[in-house]
Amino acid sequence: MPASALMNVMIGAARKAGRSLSRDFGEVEQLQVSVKGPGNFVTAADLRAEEILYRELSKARPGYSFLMEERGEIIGDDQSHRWVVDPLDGTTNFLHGVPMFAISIGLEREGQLVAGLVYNPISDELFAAEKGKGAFLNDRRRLRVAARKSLSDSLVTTGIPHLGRPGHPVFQREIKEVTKYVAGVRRTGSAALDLAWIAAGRFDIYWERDIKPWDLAAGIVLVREAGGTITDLSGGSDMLEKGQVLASNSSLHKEFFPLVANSSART
Ligand code: LIP
Repeated sequence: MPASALMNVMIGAARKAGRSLSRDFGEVEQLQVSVKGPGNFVTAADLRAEEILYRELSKARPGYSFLMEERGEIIGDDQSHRWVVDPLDGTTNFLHGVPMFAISIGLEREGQLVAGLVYNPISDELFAAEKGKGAFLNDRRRLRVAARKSLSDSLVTTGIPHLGRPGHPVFQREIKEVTKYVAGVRRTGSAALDLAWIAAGRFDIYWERDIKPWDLAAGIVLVREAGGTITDLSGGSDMLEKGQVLASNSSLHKEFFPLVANSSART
């Protein structure tokens, strides 16, 4: 399907920022052996990619507002449109030379998510979706969520709280339950890729808590347009506000929800 003018803008910005991240990732791989490590360099790579995305998106759509991981909220002249952007989702992977990270660009119109793009510049996989127009991988393959119906066949992905993050006891209770029922659990380190891979039918179920809007915005559009169900952990659609997510096909969503739902998780 030919990309729309809007999607071409998003793709152009993502590919440009992706080239910058790929170059920097090459350096980071070398820096693994230095004692100081690549920490400051990665922060600079993240900021460089964000600057490119901000510049390219602002040039193509002047006045749109932004919510960005590093710059925060930027109110533009046009408050009916807002880009929600993570220039580097999967920072810890990037820092360790693990090639699993992505640029994530979502667009809200009048508060509704209408377009999403997730791009891994290393694998050169670009997942894109617009409301009502379907979800695609590299402009060629139409994406559909997996059709599996049974928890016992399902491959689940999640985020695990780590040093400096809240939610350890809740996660430990949840994972103890989940592992009794499913075929396997993975942790990629990038929520944007988790959602894109749900849309592509690679993973069956994804849930995570304490997650930021820029990690989720683009992936929400991808999952919806691939025919999936995506909610917060109360079953509503306040994923960005609550920082919680459960995504899968609709029948697995019903099966899995009680294992991680807000009320059960806290009893
Ligand atoms: C990451 C998320 C991931 C989560 C990590 C981190 P970042 O975002 O995508 O799902 O588990 O803790 O928040 O920090 O790489 O942009």
